[in-house]
Amino acid sequence: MPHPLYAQMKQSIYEGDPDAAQELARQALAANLDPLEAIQQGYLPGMQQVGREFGDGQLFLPDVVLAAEAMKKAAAILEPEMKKRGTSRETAGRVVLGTVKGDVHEIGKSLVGTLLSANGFEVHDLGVDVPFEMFAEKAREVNADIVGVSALLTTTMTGQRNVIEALDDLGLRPKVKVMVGGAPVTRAWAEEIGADGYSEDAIGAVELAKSLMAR
Ligand code: B1M
Repeated sequence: MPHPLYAQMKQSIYEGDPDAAQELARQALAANLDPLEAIQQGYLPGMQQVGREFGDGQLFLPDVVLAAEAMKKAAAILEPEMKKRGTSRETAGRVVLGTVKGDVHEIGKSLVGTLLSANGFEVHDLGVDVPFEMFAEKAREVNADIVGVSALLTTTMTGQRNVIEALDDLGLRPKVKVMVGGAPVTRAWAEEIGADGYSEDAIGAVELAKSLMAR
């Protein structure tokens, strides 16, 4: 039986109500709910519904912007707690992470970063709309083990290949591993561009990062 707060969380995203989303996140922590479960079972279904209805033409871009704002407010409350639960472990590896140039979708990428941090990885999050070369330069600067490239648009996922080329140009491959993800990205695409791994979601991204470190 799902916790009753989850339905309200979904609704707060669907209605694009950042105050309600934030307040529900506080209530979830006070009720000792698992913050990741709250994101996945509470807020995410709301975002998925918004995405579907935007795709069908029933909702419009301002609706999506408001939903994203609400999601970010909730995550801002829950993410510190997720990080806290994963602290005091040795560094599992260094990861440079970002959403590729031309693409401003940040929520999934940030969730991946939070879960990697919570699992002991040192994460250098470059943000969104990140130029290809910047991934490579940062990887060299921090001596990264893994570069993670997120893309949410079919038009920007090709940038994941450019990031791999930028790493090649600096002579960082194959030592630096590349993992890719984002809604339009598939395992076949990852293989086609020579990435070392693909994950469908943030939990899978942590498992993937661990397995890349073991290689
Ligand atoms: Co945009 N958008 N958007 N949008 N948006 C999508 C992606 C879309 C599928 C909506 C739709 O049409 N149904 C569609 C893309 C179509 C396509 O190319 N196939 C789309 C479009 C078209 C656009 C614009 C072009 C709209 C316009 O302007 N006409 C525009 C582009 C802007 C740009 O980037 N240049 C645009 C803009 C926006 C907003 C700015 C309004 C907003 C983003 C706000 C923000 O992030 N601050 C937004 C949003 C919110 C969405 C949807 C609704 C939700 C995305 C999201 O945050 N999901 C999205 C529809 C959808 O995905 N259902 C949509 C929640 C998040 C937790 O999931 O990001 O998938 P996700 O991340 C997952 C996995 O993918 C994976 O793990 C995460 C957690 O489980 N993952 C990784 C992600 N990165 C990973 C990296 C990894 C591993 C796993 O390793 C490195």
